[in-house]
Amino acid sequence: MKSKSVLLTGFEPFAGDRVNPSGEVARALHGRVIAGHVVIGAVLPCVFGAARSEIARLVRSHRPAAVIATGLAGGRAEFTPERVAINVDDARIPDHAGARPIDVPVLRGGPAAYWSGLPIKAIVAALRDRNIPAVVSQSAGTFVCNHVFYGLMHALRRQRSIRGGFIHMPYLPEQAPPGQPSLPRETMIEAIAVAIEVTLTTRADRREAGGRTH
Ligand code: PCA
Repeated sequence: MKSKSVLLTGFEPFAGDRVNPSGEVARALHGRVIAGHVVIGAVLPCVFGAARSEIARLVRSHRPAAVIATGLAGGRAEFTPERVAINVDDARIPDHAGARPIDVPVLRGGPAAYWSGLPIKAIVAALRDRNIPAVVSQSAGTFVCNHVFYGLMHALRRQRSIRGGFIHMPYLPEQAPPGQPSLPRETMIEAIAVAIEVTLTTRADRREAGGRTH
């Protein structure tokens, strides 16, 4: 029998950066065992379509108990579990294949949105307990991260036993433009390990306000 696993994806660097904390964390946690599940860490290309097919392929081949996709949201000061994936690609900058879709659906005919399957409030609470800044985000944007998140939730729509969702993270100190918030690499790794553990060990999410009030 295959050992129980959890899939963790990050992204390659984009927008001219030399690093992407999400890809670094996926590499760092690859092979670690959390709550009895081995972490399969993978780095996705920052390419519309290809990134979505790749995460769907990884889910099919590993049959993980849960999937946490992650990406960088430069400028945010907190870890932000995303509440919802929306059915639109609207790119401010080209992806790594040069594509810049504007106002096109991720999947034609798909629902407007999919909710995250992660216990997002419990993740925020567990991170705050460890003094790691976290807040629920109400939008994953409209670039490749939201695209992958939507594609993941679409792929999981008939597999309720596999929990999936998306978490954005801040810049690493070495890539943050002056005055922009960042968090150290070790904090990033700890935070995502905590998010994985909470996902694997929490049945019902907490009911409390987890987002911003504005
Ligand atoms: N962040 C981008 C794409 C890759 C990444 O790490 C986004 O938020 O869409």
